[in-house]
Amino acid sequence: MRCQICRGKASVEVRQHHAAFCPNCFVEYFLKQIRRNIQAHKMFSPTEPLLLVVSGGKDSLSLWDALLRLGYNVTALHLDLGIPGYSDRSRETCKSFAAQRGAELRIVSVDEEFGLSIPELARKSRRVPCAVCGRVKRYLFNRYAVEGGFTTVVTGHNLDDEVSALLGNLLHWQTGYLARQHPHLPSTHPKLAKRVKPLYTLTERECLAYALIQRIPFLAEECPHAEGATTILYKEALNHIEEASPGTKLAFMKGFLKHKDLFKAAEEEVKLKECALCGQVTTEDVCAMCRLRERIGARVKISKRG
Ligand code: Q46
Ligand code: ZN
Repeated sequence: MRCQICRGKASVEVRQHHAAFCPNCFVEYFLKQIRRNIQAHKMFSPTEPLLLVVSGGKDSLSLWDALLRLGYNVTALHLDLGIPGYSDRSRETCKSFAAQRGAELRIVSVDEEFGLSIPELARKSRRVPCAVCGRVKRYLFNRYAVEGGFTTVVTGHNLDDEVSALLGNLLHWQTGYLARQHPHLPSTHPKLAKRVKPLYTLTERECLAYALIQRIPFLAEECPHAEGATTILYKEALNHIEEASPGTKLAFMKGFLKHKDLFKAAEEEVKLKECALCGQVTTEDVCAMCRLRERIGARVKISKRG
């Protein structure tokens, strides 16, 4: 197998593009894809202050590495979820990457914010950890971005994450979610940062190859609560299809974006306001996070009022 750019010995096969690269040309290809996604969807400009959410896994750390190499103005944010063992290892992995690259990392602890960790919040609210975790993440990422003067929240969702969410939304005809699924969700309120996903065309395998080539010290372990999640089932199903027909995932994603207007009618006209308790953006008088906090008696730090 020869590299399609330099004709040297190829070591990474990218089946979705019927291509193969040597390590150096693969890095160039990976960075080019990211730059192209950022420009095609007008995600952000080269100087905008970006807040990149990092978990310590291969996707977010590869994206961090790539954005630094491409010269973007990026600060990383790690949320310590308080999940025994896993959260310590995640935090330390992010810290060692930041130290290795001399990059800026901020760490926020769910326990310090609410007085309870994710497992405790879940137990007290009688919800599954992922449901509580998703809500807490959206709330804290946005609040941290707005208060810190960041225009954009950047996440490391890759093509596999995006197509598995798409399949789940289609299987259950979640038309409201389908209307909102996009690699660039613009800000619709001064207290709402825009959200972007520059890796949305790159597979999990490509992110892994990039992380290995760049010697990124990522955490290979998954969150213990991810086990058995339906998204894993959807990813496995899509992997079977991709194996038999390479390029299906990318075509599925791109086709959806092309036909997205089909779901426009399901896009609800929501009027955003500020939560009466914490000042964060919400559709209700009191935001979902404050309602949860009140119900279970957790603490919340009151944000700076703008
Ligand atoms: S939602 Fe659930 Fe993840 Fe939170 S509790 Fe772990 S698996 S980290 S992406
Ligand atoms: Zn609130």
